[in-house]
Amino acid sequence: MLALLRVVASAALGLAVLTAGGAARAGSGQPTSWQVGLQESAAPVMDNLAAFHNFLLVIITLITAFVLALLVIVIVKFNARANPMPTRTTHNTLLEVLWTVVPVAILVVIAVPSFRLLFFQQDLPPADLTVKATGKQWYWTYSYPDSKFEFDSIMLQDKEREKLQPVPPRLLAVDNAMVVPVNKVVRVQTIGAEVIHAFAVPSFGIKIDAIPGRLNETWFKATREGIYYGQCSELCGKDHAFMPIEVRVVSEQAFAAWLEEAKKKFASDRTPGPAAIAAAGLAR
Ligand SMILES: [Cu+2]
Repeated sequence: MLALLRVVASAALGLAVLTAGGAARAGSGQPTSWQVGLQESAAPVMDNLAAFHNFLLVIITLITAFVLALLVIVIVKFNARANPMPTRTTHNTLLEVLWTVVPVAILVVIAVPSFRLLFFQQDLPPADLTVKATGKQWYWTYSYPDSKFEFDSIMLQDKEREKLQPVPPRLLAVDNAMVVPVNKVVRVQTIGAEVIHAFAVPSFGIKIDAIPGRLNETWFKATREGIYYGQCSELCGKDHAFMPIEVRVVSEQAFAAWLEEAKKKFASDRTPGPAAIAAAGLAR
């Protein structure tokens, strides 16, 4: 039994190392080829989500290995050939208490960190910046209510992407990215303009529905500068796959400079973009 436990423990450890290694190999802010595990984290919520995920992986591996070991024992030791005269034993109080109490204990061990993480996600800390993301068919509009401007964020087509250096990733890059400062708490408000969308950025560990007539809220604090991609994660219509999210996390000075420029660029320019006009045409 001791040898079996040792095998199970080393298998669980091996799996945990493999996933942790996979997470480390994954590119920053976007999915990578042959990625194993979650996208690399760039926010406290995602750090916690990844840790919880790895913790659950160890538990589920141990349980699966234990059940498999029991099955193998039964198959080998108690088949008709090896054990022609089966015992007529039916009850064992100790075993019955154990197989009720142990699973409950495992669930409690899982529930405690799970609820702690849920409260951490749901309890919005005081925000340094608010950005409202409106899901539209099929692009996002970002509003910066404190600075009173908003703009549309539309996916780059292949021809537009190829002109840029370095070439941004396909189906993820947009013309106007959402820009936020590093190490600041960003409150994200989401709403849907006509149908339900969902605002999701894996590296920040956020995924929240954008529902017409209802303002949802979540938050993130990006701890590293960089470009982070996400996608609409609620089937919202024919171009659901083509309304990506691009978040640029920049230094505080760079953000201040961008904010000044964006105020001028987007303030007067509230005429709808071509996609908006096309969408309105379809709606009518
Ligand atoms: Cu959508």
